Amino acid sequence: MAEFSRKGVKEIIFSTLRRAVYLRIMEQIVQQIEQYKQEMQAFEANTPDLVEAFRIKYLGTKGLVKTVMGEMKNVPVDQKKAFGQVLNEFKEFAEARYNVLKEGAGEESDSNAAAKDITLPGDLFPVGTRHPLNLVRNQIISIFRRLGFAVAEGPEIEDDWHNFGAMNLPEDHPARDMQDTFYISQNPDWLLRTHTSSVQARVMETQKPPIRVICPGRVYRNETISARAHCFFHQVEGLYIDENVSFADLKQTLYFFVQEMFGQHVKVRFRPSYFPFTEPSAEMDISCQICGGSGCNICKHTGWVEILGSGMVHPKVLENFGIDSTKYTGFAFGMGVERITQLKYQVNDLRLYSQNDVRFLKQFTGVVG
Ligand code: 2U9
Repeated sequence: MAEFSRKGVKEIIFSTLRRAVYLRIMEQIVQQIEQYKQEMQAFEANTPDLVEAFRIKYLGTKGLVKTVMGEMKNVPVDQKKAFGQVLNEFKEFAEARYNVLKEGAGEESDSNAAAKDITLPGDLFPVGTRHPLNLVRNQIISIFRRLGFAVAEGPEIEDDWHNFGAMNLPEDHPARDMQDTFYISQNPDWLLRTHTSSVQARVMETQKPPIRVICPGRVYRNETISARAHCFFHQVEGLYIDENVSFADLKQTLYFFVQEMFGQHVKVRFRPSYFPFTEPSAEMDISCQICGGSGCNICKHTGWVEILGSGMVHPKVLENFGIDSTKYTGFAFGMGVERITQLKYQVNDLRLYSQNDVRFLKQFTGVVG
């Protein structure tokens, strides 16, 4: 019992001593705070760098305000309120001084600005250039817009129906082959679209004739990358469905397009072709814009270069979307944007389009589109 009470007395003495020592420490901290305040008041900052130095020294994450605040955990419970007030005032003082310095430095730099010669030319703001494929895509869109075509876009990951089935591509069509199409492994019905016809399919699903749309976008095919082939490229496909749409309309529309794109003197020719989604089908050539038709490497010495495929929409494709093929007819076409760009700007390696070499891209500075 005697032992216990001795222990108790010791404890009381120690805690009284600890408290006395800590109250002394607090007094020192309060004195220190007063000193910091005087320092802050005397701190001059006429440049943003000095203002920042002030912020870091007093208000930064390792600054003096934070350090002093850290003492709060050692303060005896009955002193916490009073000491907390002292610390808060210290913090507010530092923040107020910081704001004053910040404003002062701003005024200072403004007055410096006033001394500057404002008649000097401004600093050049570097503006990039549009990618050639975007330039040409925009040019194509703008030409067809003038003919009343709306622009439609759709998903790059498609299902088999919108990409192949609706387009009248039979189950055994080579394009459906694993070697030609990228399938999505999670779902055998999903694939990366191989043409933007899937977008027209979605338009036909949701709209009734008359339909007049162009569908620009990126498409994917499982090709080994080389100067002449790539695993993705860009298309613009078009579709016009209404009563009495004829092959003559197709020819005139596409003729107008190439004249606008390549110039009034361009010659065109249509060659019969085959696509499962159009009947009859035709490919369109233009007179070679490089040699003027006399023969060169680009046109393989024929004087002609192929630029697009086209045809009258197959009645089965119309019926797939509940469009009466005895009442309505339509034409469709598809072109590769890379091909048009190659002919317009003599780009002879497809890989240049995706290498992002600024020496290539800079050559299109100032082209409007
Ligand atoms: C619907 C019906 C028919 C779109 C067409 C072509 C012909 C064609 C190629 C040109 C070069 C693709 O980029 S390329 O490799 N395209 O030859 N595309 S007709 O026919 C359609 C589209 C949608 C509903």
